[in-house]
Amino acid sequence: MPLARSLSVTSLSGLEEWDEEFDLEDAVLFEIAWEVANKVGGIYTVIQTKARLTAEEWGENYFLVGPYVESNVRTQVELIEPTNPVLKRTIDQMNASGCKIYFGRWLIEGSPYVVLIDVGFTAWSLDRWKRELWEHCGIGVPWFDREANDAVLFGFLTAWLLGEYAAQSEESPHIVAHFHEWLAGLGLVLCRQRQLPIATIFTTHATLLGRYLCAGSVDFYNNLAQFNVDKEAGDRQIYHRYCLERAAAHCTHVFTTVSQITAIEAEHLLKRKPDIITPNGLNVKKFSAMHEFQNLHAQSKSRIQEFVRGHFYGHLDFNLDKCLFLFIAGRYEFSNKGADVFLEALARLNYLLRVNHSDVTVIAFFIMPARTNNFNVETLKGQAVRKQLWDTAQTVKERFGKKLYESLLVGQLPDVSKMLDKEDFTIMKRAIFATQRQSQPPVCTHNMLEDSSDPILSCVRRIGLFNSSSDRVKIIFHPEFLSSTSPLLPMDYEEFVRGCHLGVFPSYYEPWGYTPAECTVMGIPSISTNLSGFGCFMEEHIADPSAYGIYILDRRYKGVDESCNQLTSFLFQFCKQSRRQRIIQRNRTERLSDLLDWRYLGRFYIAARHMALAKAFPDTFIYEPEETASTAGFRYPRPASVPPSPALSRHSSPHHSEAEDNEEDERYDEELEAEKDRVNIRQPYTMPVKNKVSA
Ligand code: G6P
Ligand code: 1S3
Repeated sequence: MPLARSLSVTSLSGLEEWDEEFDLEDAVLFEIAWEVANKVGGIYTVIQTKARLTAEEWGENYFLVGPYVESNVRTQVELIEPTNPVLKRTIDQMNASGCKIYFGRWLIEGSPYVVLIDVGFTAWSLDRWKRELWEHCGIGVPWFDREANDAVLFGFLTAWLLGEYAAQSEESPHIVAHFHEWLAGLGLVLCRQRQLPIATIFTTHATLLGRYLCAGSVDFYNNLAQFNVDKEAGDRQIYHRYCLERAAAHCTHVFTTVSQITAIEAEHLLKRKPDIITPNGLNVKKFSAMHEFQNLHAQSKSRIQEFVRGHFYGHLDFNLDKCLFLFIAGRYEFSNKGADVFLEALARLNYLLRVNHSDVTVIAFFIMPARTNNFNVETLKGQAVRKQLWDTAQTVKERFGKKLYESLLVGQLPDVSKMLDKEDFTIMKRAIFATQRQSQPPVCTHNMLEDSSDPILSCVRRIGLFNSSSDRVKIIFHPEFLSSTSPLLPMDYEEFVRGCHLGVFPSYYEPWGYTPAECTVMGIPSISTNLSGFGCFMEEHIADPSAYGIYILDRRYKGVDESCNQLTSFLFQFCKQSRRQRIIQRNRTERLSDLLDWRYLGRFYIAARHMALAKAFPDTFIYEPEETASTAGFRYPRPASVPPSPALSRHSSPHHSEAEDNEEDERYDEELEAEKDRVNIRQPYTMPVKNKVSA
């Protein structure tokens, strides 16, 4: 039994077996976050996608702890009786003392157990707990900050839960508690202040100050060491939140961030260097047929094309087959997410495509939720007109088919010139007349509440990209997340991404950035930056990222104008690729998925837990740091078929002969062959922590 849980880890990827004496039998893992079964942002994705792997590793001893939100529970959680007797006693005891704690299975892959805490139910304790927080930790939380009040309640309740669990256990168990982000951080601070026998980990996914400072007009990265952090937090009225975050970072046994760039940020703003980086992974779906994802691209693309047919009705003067779909998506933080730079680069791209007489049309989608009051009439009308044209074509086709059939029945070949009569032409002319419109196809699909001050629309007005016929770059701003039930563009996000050609995420502040990672595992190339955790991670692990469809924009050492030029150049080069080159590039992009799979990246979480166990229980566990370092050096080689010098690259020569194409195919086949012998990134990995051999 002691090896049973660890075996499931080793079997994942050929990792080495755990040491004989390694024994996690009595260890229990609690992972605590405000986004457990509660989608707010990226942390939800981290926890939800990682759950399967962690549940495989820890089995019955893995518990996620989050807030009880009734609407979420109704749709995502199956409430059950606690299976673990110690936890049952813990929950019963707390419920008998005026708390409301639920237990269940979260209905996601891995079906992990969840302990959900109704913080509102214990709100009567808020003032008392705030006083305790002030007396013991010197942190005062103002009454008006609702989120911070929730953090206080959640913190005291999680510390209570963990303390009660330790107290209810007959033998002292080895408890690991992993807290995510400042909202959950107070529980950790209290565990340490109460000296509970718990190994703690704190992961920050973005620092509070970093996010606030970047959203203003501050040269963030060049001044990281200079900020007067207390003053900056005070000026922004987040000093109490900042104190909670900083206290958690300092109290924890092991401090982690999601990327190297956030590690530097944390070192300056939270004044502690992370012990280990725990990059974000994804649950990668592998298709049995290697090119299945290419077929999915073609299917989804044709659905986007349908939408475009409707949106641009009356102005379909471009070749849809030569149309490239670009997109940016995420929380609507105009400059933090780089929408400003993207728009500027699109304006420059428009100019380049026009002066070079390119036959390519670019449609750039902005999927960022803003305040609206629903779709606008013009956009809905576009889809209705398209539908009407389709219906007309079907009607005429049926009438045509009937005449054809009747002619064949009497043994005659039809007179094709008489197959369409006057009425058919009338129907068709009427349908064509309906496609006339006075206005340009709309930039925005919705009625915006703050139309005149909206940053995307204001920028579009300034750069003049109004979807006119002469523009080679068209813009569609969809200020709402996508949904498969939308009457306009009935696709969910994943389907949409698959149908696009390139994701563009030129973020200025992005601790990790799931959007380009999601593109990668679906085989869709993307642009990120060297200020995003993802971009830096890929730069470190891939010898020639752009050959794999991972374009990394320099926003660290370049000014905004230069970055815009570089982005324009990436986009222009991308537009010059042939279909064949795009297909090959997508294949290469998809080959990187292993690198982003939790089955590879999960090891950093494992290492963090072992490090925490060794720090909290030094008599029982030891940690050997050099073992984690051994995973850091992996690098994907440059694809074999890419010429060594950029000057020889055919990316810049779109028009080439069939012989050249065949040559390229051969090189690509060789590349795939070579791939088979490539170093497996899931190379053997020795678990870094061992039980101390008992004396
Ligand atoms: C996939 C499909 C091909 C299709 C291609 C279009 O590879 O399997 O049948 O031709 O996508 O690629 P494109 O980059 O032009 O959308
Ligand atoms: C944060 O969410 P965000 O979009 O506010 O955490 C995510 C998960 O770690 C991360 O991917 C993202 O960059 C951060 O910014």
